[in-house]
Amino acid sequence: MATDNFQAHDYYLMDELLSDEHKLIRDTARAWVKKEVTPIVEEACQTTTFPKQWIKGLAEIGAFGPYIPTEYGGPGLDQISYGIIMQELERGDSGLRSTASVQSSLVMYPIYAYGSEEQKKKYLPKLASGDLMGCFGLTEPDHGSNPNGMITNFKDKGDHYLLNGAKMWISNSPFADIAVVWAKDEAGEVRGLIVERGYEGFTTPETHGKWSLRASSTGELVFDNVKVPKENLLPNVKGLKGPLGCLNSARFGIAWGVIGAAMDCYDSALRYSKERIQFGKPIGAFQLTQKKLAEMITEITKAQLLTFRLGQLKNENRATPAQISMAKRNNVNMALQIAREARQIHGGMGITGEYPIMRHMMNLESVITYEGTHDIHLLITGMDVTGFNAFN
Ligand code: TGC
Ligand code: FAD
Repeated sequence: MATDNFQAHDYYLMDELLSDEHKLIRDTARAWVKKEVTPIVEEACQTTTFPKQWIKGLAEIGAFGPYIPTEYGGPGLDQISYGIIMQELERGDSGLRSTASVQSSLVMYPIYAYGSEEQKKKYLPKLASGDLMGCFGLTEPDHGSNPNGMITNFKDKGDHYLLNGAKMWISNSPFADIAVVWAKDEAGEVRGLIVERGYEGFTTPETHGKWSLRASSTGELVFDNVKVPKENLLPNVKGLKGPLGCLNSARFGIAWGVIGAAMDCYDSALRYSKERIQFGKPIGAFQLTQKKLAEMITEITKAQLLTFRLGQLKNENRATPAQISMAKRNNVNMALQIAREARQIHGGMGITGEYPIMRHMMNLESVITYEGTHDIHLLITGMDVTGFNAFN
């Protein structure tokens, strides 16, 4: 069982910008991760298992739909609280944060933002408590970065819809109770449907052989003439802006989350650099090691400032999708670079499960691809500043 010596780093005294409530939320999430996650996460990854006992704990710390109002069973917190919780979870493991991101931003958010009153009352309280787990189906085998090309579709059969198609790379699908699925109607318009486990013709095969996010369960969603009740259509959104609106929330959470992974790598590397002696000195006394560490804490600090300001804008409903893309892209890349440099500082020990580095590094290889790849986010920024669309 790994020892968790993590100490948080706050070079620019960001704590002074947080409210007492933010700090309480942060400390609660941090303590839970230290007690329940880090002791077993290495083994969970080695054995590719998502520890189901984390679900109740996540619900108890308010990680499922932090900003969903209390009238629907959510904690009713602000966006910065959501970010802080994601940061603490991803300090533990990106797969753990993925589970909370999907439940919050990709399942609860669309039901809250686009659902009927009946749908909100039926699903949100149980999703907040972890009694129901959800997943989000947008990506298809032949349509990843370009979800608008999706072929999953449904037809109106009078008293129900008939859903056909397949989704791939779906976090939590193997154990989810419900799936928020994006499919085209007969007019070719993208719509959201809530599909429950148990509907005939609906299966969720697990994806095996991942070297990344091994403590997160990933699978497919297969729809073979699935009858979906008409009341399961999300009534209040049409078009690709439906799923992309959910991604704004999830990408915001990732921008915060990866700071946690970066801090864990930096913290471990800093400690190791003071303890490891080579040529009669701690390796932290060599300039090349100091360059790595100094650049790491600089990049972490810049990322903290970026996300804090983004959180303020999001609280005021002023954060644009392009601003969120910039933060997701910058921060994931920052965390991945830090994980790689931290791996170097740990020398050979860096490849073992005794330290969290390699696990974070491998996880971040997924995080830099999902929720819009590194290059797709660059093109979003490029389009925002030039006005020219370079996607197609
Ligand atoms: P485009 O023509 O630009 O836009 C179509 C409509 O959508 C609107 N829109 C947005 N609305 C809200 N938020 C956004 N971020 C939006 N971006 C665009 C847009 O205004 C338009 O609205 P309207 O009213 O005019 O119809 O669409 P496009 O087909 O050219 O695509 C643009 C592009 C490439 C940026 C988009 O498709 C994209 O972001 N692709 C990346 C796909 C992606 O991120 N997939 C993620 C799948 S989910 C996932 O990875 C979960 S991982 C979970 C985990 O484990 O944590
Ligand atoms: P592609 O779109 O095929 O891209 C391949 C490469 O081509 C990338 O480098 C990309 O940047 C580049 N590229 C593509 N288009 C362009 C362009 N116009 N210009 C320049 N370069 C371009 N999806 C869900 O719906 N729900 C989930 O829960 C979910 N969870 C996931 C969990 C994991 C572990 C992973 C790995 C993925 C998950 N995804 C999920 C899917 C994820 O969102 C997609 O993998 C991602 O959007 C990229 O799609 P793709 O893998 O098909 O790559």
